[in-house]
Amino acid sequence: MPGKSAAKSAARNTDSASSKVEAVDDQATAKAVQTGRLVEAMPFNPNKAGEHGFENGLSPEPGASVEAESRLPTGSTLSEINHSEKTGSVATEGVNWTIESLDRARVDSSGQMLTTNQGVHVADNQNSLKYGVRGPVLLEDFILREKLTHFDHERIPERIVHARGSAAHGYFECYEPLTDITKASLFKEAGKVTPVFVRFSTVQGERGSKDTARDVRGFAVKFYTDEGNWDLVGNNMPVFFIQDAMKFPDLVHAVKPEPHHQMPQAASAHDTFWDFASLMPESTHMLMWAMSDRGIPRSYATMQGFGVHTFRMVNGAGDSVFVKFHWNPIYGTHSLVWDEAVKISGADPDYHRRDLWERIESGAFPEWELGLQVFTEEQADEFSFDILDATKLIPEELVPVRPVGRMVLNRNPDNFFAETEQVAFCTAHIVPGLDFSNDPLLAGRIHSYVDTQITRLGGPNFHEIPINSPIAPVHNNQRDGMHRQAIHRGRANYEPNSLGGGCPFQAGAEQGFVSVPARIQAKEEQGKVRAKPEKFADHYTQATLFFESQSAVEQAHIAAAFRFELSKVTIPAIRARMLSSLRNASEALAAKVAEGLGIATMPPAMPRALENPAKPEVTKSPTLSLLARPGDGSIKARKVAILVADGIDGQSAMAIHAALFAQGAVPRFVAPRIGPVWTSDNVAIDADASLENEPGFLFDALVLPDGDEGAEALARDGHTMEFIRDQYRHCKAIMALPASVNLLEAAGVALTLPSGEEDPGIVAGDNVDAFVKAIGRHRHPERETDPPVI
Ligand code: HDE
Repeated sequence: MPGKSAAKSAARNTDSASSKVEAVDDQATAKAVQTGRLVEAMPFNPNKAGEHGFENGLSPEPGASVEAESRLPTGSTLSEINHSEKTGSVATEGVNWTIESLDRARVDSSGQMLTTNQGVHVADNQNSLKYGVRGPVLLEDFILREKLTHFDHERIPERIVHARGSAAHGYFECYEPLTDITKASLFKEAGKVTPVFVRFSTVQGERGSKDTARDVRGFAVKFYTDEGNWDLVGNNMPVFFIQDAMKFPDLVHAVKPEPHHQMPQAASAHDTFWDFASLMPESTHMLMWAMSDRGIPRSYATMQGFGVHTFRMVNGAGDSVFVKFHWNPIYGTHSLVWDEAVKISGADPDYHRRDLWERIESGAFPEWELGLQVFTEEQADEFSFDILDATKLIPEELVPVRPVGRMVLNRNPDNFFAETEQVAFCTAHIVPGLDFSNDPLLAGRIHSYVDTQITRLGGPNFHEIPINSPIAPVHNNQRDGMHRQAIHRGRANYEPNSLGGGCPFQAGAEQGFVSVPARIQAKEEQGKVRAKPEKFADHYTQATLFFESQSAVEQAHIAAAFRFELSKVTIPAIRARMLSSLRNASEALAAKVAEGLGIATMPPAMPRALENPAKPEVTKSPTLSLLARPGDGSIKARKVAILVADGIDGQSAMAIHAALFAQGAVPRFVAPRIGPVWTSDNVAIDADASLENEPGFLFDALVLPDGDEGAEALARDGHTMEFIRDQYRHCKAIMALPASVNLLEAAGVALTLPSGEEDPGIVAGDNVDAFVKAIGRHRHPERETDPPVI
């Protein structure tokens, strides 16, 4: 019948149609008819009126959508019913498979043959294709060319800052519902678990630089919440060098290796950094932190983390409070000492990476508690400082830190590049229930992180890289771009649409992200302006607060760090300028630094931008000292060297090894060379480290063995003396079993402190409990002198 065939052929056209569509007995006409009805069901855009006006803007309505009568009209093609091993079946309704767990991307080659990237088995992976065995290599060798071409492109641009880093998977567990202050789903109920991926980093150095540089550490957490990804991209210090994103490129240019000769690597101790810093007095507070022991953490697991900026939390009713984020390590806050950090950087540049990896492999999972400082806009108005100023912290005495959950890192990545290198943290990744403050530094970051990934990861689809994809469903009208993976079904890639039944439609205020309106009262001076609020001009009060809140040892370390850094400056005027600025923070500190630099005449104090800053609420904040968080006193994951050599007493060495291991420490037998040593009763102890390949400063504590012959053998090796001296100088716990007390003497180590009292870090004898306690204290700074006597 001609009518039927006309309808059928009309329905197959992709370029024009008659005004009448008729369903006859086939799919194409059914699709045409149903598409018509779907479109008719939306005669106008019902959301249009709601797009206008302030009140509507505060609570947008969900978008209009229409349910299609079958899947026909929303499909891209009728031929989707034809399956193959490659095409698979029709897209599952409402599902985006690109967000499935990382299992979708995991590869295990056990028992498999080698193939090309096209899946062709490679017969010979040893030889390129040649014309005769001594003849030229042929251009035709697609296997060789594929292999080399891939290799040639294996590097991507490293991060501009924070290039050097290490990461791990884990989870965040909420202690109690926080629904009174936030509707963020991860804080909805007690025990709620959210997967996380956390990357720690240094800032200044290149990808292959040392871990133990004096530097700020990045502490970036990606929460894969069920309402989208939230990235809390923080540092191990709660403040920052600058107040406005406009200055960030200047700061980074100044601290990175100098542009003419690319030196020094991963160090701030050079002219350009201190030239910049001494001209930017707002950096003084952060300099105090960076020059303190926080700049050289013992491990990632023993440092705090901070969100730095003030953020907002918003509850279901739309009420918002301000919040600061704190990560507190359950293993306590522990740092290195400078001499140790310098030596470690030579012997093991991967010190922190190794530590993180080994802790997780051995089950001593790093763990932190998340704490919030919550405060209102009204409280903030009363503070002596501005909460939008990232160079200021909020003393815990003023706003206490409320623990709200814990984070455990319990799984190492399978592949460094795919996960740690390709992870893209962005401050713009935020979820309903959280919001930004007007911190001008944060504003720049909201732009910068997404922007940088486009270059680093090669295009706008970096969210599809498995480590970056959320576990929450992703549906929008973004298409195309480099390396696109999602294959979208249907032709409606815009909104509003009626051809896709209006889908995906906007979520509306109830379920979608809505910015806090944060009304600002109209004022004369609130036009467009490039300026900072007045309180930002107080550059020194909190620098003083930090310094005054440190223990005497920590203060001494700060002074020594300034001394070291400024001694590396080649221009005396820069040194003098920094000193003149430091005088405003602490005369005592400035005097100590000047003395260390051989500067007899103090420069005048730098003129202040604000002569009479507001009186601070507190002048001491004990929680700013590392000593405020000694941890649980356990010795888990602490590395202990047990020196062994032929002729030592094996039983006591093995008993101590067993006792330390039982407490979660990592004891290792270290001998003049690796392999077996024979104890006095002729038993072999296998040394897995040597005095040469694992020098003393890589360990947290030292055991010197019993047995005269063994002690004498150790005494004959100069490395032993260095080993002991480093352990002593770095204030670590040392246990000397009876026959080895002589070794201590030979190394020049005193059993008593300079004060004449007993040194609590030296256990002469076999009291293992006392030794464990001494290791648990981490360090025994009572014995420290400047300069060191040993
Ligand atoms: Fe970053 N920062 N930053 N930063 N930052 C980057 O993003 C930037 C700032 C921080 O492990 C970059 O992916 C600007 C403060 C961490 O992958 C880049 C400003 C804080 C990481 C960038 C700041 C941070 C970065 C480089 C001033 C502490 C590593 C590569 C407005 C709260 C994340 C990248 C990871 C990385 C820009 C200041 C922390 C270029 C413009 C303040 C932990 O986008």
